[in-house]
Amino acid sequence: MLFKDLYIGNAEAPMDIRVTDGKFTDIAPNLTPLPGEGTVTDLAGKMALPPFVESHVHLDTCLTAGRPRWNLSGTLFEGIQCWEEYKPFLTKQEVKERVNRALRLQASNGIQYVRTHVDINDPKLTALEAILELREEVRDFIDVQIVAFPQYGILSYPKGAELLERALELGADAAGAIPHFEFTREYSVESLHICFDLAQKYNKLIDIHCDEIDDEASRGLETVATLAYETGMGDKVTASHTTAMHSYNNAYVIRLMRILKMSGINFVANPCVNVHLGGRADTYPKRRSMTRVKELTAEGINVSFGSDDLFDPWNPLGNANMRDQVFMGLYTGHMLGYEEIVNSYRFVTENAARTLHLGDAYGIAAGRDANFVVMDAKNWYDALNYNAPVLRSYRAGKLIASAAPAEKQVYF
Ligand code: 17E
Ligand code: FE2
Repeated sequence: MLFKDLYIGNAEAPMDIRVTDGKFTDIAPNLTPLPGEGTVTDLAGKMALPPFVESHVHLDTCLTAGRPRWNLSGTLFEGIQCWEEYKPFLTKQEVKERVNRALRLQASNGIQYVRTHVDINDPKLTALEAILELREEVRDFIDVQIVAFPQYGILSYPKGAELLERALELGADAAGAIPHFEFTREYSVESLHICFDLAQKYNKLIDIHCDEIDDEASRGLETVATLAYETGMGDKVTASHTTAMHSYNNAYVIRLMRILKMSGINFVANPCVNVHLGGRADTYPKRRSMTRVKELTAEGINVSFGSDDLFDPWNPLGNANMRDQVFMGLYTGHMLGYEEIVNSYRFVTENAARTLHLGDAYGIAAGRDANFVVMDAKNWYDALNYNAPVLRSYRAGKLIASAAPAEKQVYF
């Protein structure tokens, strides 16, 4: 199978791509079809990328906005309360039906890898069981990675540590924690120790909802980075949100940056939701509450962008298109320099793949699984600017999603 005339990432010259038995076998200019090659697809100078990676989303809560009521204050805390009121409606079947719809929405936008947080502060672990089953059912089309997420805390919720451990035993891929939501600073620190101990015991990754609050005194991050460094877990650890870092004083950030770099941890910002939920305790000026993406990136620290929410109590909008997160992230982070724009697809492709530890399973290179998307644009600058659809999404060389070009007419 041969795909002709594609610009891969920011490449300056077009390439042809040969796929054999679901793997990339040749990537070179002007490949000629082999005898019995099968289909030859001319992609006419469009841009190809490895599939989009959603590195932070709560699929258990997706598509529930307005049920049983809307989050009118727009705060994280009212969102948590709305979710609490939805929980009695959860059944395995109900969760699977919603998450299946969300996964297809994601696939339609070229997403093939998803890290989802699943609330495990539920004695029955209903949503976790549902999403563990779905993870296997959709494996051929989309990779789902599950973080066991204790929404109310590990120590501030009855049997929180036991539930976290059970979730890891049942097959969650990563351990979570929520230090800024624990009752006390002592619980906050201790909860992180429990999270790291359990992740090591079960050989799992870690992804922590870390300092998602406009409180400059919320300093879970320094403990996360120090534990990642001292345990050697390093880049298996991710700090999500870290919105308090927006409000830290610069002198503290300079000190903090050293251990952040030494630790090798990943960061995930969720630009749309961080801006939407953030600054809610402010009058004016209102903080943007996105972590320091520009500065972390400049220090060589891995940062990706996630959606966090898809039409749920924390975001009444959401279409599962990673482009929107890049767009918002660049504006909010003062990152609209030319180089920043053309490289910004990395926040939702290769950087996110690093966070998920996809390794050699990911990327357009000979020998790897032939997973890639084709944008309806010749480069990322245009794709971003014109919100170009993903024309085709291929998985092991098989077309799993497609869209028509977005054509517009003007009559003057
Ligand atoms: N729960 C939480 O603590 N923070 C979030 N951003 C979401 C759920 C979506
Ligand atoms: Fe989140």
